[in-house]
Formats: sequence, C-alpha cells, structure tokens
Amino acid sequence: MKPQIRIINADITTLSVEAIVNAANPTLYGGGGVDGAIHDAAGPNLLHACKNIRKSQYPQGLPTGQAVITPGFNLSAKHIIHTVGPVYHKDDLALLADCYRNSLKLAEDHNCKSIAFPSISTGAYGVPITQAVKIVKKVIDSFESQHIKEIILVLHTVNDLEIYLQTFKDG
Ligand code: AR6
Repeated sequence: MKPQIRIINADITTLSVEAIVNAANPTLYGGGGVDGAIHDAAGPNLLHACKNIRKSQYPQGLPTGQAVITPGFNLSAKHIIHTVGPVYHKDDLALLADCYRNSLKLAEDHNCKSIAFPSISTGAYGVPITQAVKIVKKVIDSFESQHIKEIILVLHTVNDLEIYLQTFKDG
C-alpha cells in the first residue's frame, strides 16, 4: 500500500509516532542539530545503546547511508532510527536516498505504522534543501509499504517547510 505523507513544521523530538529518524554522524555518539536534540530528549540511555551498537556491529562507525535502530527511551516515539547522511561536496548524494530507503526498511522490519524524518544532511552536512527534497520525493514516491501507514516529513523552519510543500505539490 501507499502510506499517507504529512509535511509539517515541528521539533521532531515532540512527536508521538512509532519511529523517528535521527540525522546522526558515524560515531553515533550524538552531536549538534537534530542529533543533539534527540539525545537530549531521549536521555543518557540512548548513548549507552549507541555505544553497544558501535561495539557489537560497527566498531569503525556507521557507514554513510546505513541505518540502525534503538529504543526511544524518554521520547514518546517507540524507536529511534539512526542514519548518516552524505556530506555535501564530499560524499555521493545518492547515499541520501539510501538513508531514507534503509530507514523505511528498518521501520517496516519493526512493524512501525508511523515514521517521522527530519531533513537529513541539509544542516551541518550542507546539502541544499532544494536538492535534498527531490531525492526524498523520489524515494517516497516509489515506496510500497507493508506496515507503515504514515510518513511524516518534519521541517524545522517555515522556509524549509515551504520548499518541501512546493516540491511535493509540483509532483
Ligand atoms: N526537529 C526537526 N528538525 C530539526 C531539529 C529538530 N529538533 N533540529 C534541527 N533540525 P542537522 P545533518 C533540522 O545539522 O545536516 C549533527 O551534529 C535542521 O534545521 O541536524 O544531517 C550530527 O551529529 C536541518 O534542516 O543534520 C552530524 O555530525 C536538519 O534538521 C551532523 O550534524 C538537519 O540538520 C549531521 O548533519
């Protein structure tokens, strides 16, 4: 089935959804931006969970485009899916599509009915949001879900929200 798409202006840490996605870095140890906000809101058990994932699965760090899942701890969200977006002018932007696809797959594997994404790579990693949104739209347009009924695209500024709304409206 095709999930419903919602595009909203919000702080992703406040959403009551089954999974939120974190725009992490390969260390999985937190950082600034949405990553910092998620670690602050989820509490210190998130860092412990991330350290365990590093030790058991990714001692060299999570590769760009891949995704891993932890509990949501103090968040309303049940799960947090951590993915590492590409850095503009350094990494292949096709890896941004992998972030969204791999996050959706993990959410499906955990029977999530709803998932919220921030605008991955468009803050500290420097990808222009006008380029990123086209990649996001392409992934979502071709996505067929088993369990996910709703995908929420969360923009932190009204300006970013307008770019997303325009791109999704233009088809
Ligand atoms: N809710 C929703 N979106 C947010 C929030 C929030 N609470 N806070 C920021 N954003 P960024 P990146 C938006 O820099 O570009 C971190 O230090 C923000 O406005 O968080 O993938 C990591 O540890 C922007 O549109 O992620 C990495 O080192 C978007 O989230 C690095 O930054 C993404 O900006 C990752 O950089």
